[in-house]
Amino acid sequence: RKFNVAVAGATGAVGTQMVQCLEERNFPVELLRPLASERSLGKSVSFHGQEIPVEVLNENSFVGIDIALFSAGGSVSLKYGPIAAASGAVVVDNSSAFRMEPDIPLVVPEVNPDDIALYKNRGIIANPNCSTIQMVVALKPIHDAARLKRVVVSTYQAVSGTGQKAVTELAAQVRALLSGQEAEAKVYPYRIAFNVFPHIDVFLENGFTKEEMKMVNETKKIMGDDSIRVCATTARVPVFYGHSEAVNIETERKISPDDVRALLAQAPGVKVVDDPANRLYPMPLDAAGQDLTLVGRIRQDTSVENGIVLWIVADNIRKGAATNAVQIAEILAEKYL
Ligand code: A2P
Ligand code: 11C
Repeated sequence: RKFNVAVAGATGAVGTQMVQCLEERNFPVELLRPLASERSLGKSVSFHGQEIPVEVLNENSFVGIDIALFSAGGSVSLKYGPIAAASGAVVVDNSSAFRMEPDIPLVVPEVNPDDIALYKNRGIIANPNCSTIQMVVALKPIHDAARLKRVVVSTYQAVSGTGQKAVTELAAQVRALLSGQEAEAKVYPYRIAFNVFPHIDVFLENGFTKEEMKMVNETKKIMGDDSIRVCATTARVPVFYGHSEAVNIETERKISPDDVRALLAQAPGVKVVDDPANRLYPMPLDAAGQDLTLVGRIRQDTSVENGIVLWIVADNIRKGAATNAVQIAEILAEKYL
């Protein structure tokens, strides 16, 4: 059977990739309906060699739709997600709007695919934050083998996480600065070209940013284990595609770096890139444009009893967003619809 699929936010950084993933992975699409705002009237998206006109998102956009992929921001999801679900579509929502709702599943197919069944509660499945997705893909096999007690993570996140406008801004700033002109910052509070800031999303009362607390709370929910303690520092770096993460973990049972390497070599969605002698380690340059989570620099953290350190890199727009959403849609299509 083939499915009618809507993509809300089809002209954005993630939405464009969602359409591309549906094509690359040969998802059984009967009809594709790309949706965006009035700003995109007259644009089209290319799908299997066809140009499909973008439609302006409205309350009737989901009539006859089986699966609706959303990546048009939280307020669009809050308003139109329930409307799409009421029209009979199953919504896979990439925003943070519904992630922590107890009756809405938050899914990474390599980690908790069975939670997809909970879509029946409200017709909505939440796609996690990009930084969380790549971390749990790498940590789940270690959790199963040795039980994670504590995770301390620092991220180095690409500008594409903010959206297409931030990709354009970084390129423009680099061009301006190298031509001896002033760089204009509109999307971010500061210049991102040749800079780094420890500030992603808004600051909360506890001193952490919302991005940091997403990593804390989403990790527990996806792993189905509230006892895992997580502490995150998230930073924006002048990279276009691919988030990097330095992750220190403490486990209940001792596990050696070799055992971690062996576990991860077998793990779904993971590629071990860990040969420092030959200068092989994960980098955004290699992670971008593909779907695996790259893990390397696996070593013992001797500052604690049972500690391991890892370096994890993935394409934040693909596995961190679009690919994960399409993988969820694939399971829905095969098992549930
Ligand atoms: P548009 O291109 O018409 O503004 P990004 O994450 O790269 O910034 O992309 C955001 C996506 O969400 C774009 O496709 C954008 O469409 C879409 N979008 C933003 N606001 C709305 C809205 N109010 N209604 C429909 N689509 C929206
Ligand atoms: C970033 N992680 O890199 C963010 C983008 O909760 O889906 C995704 C925000 C989210 O800026």
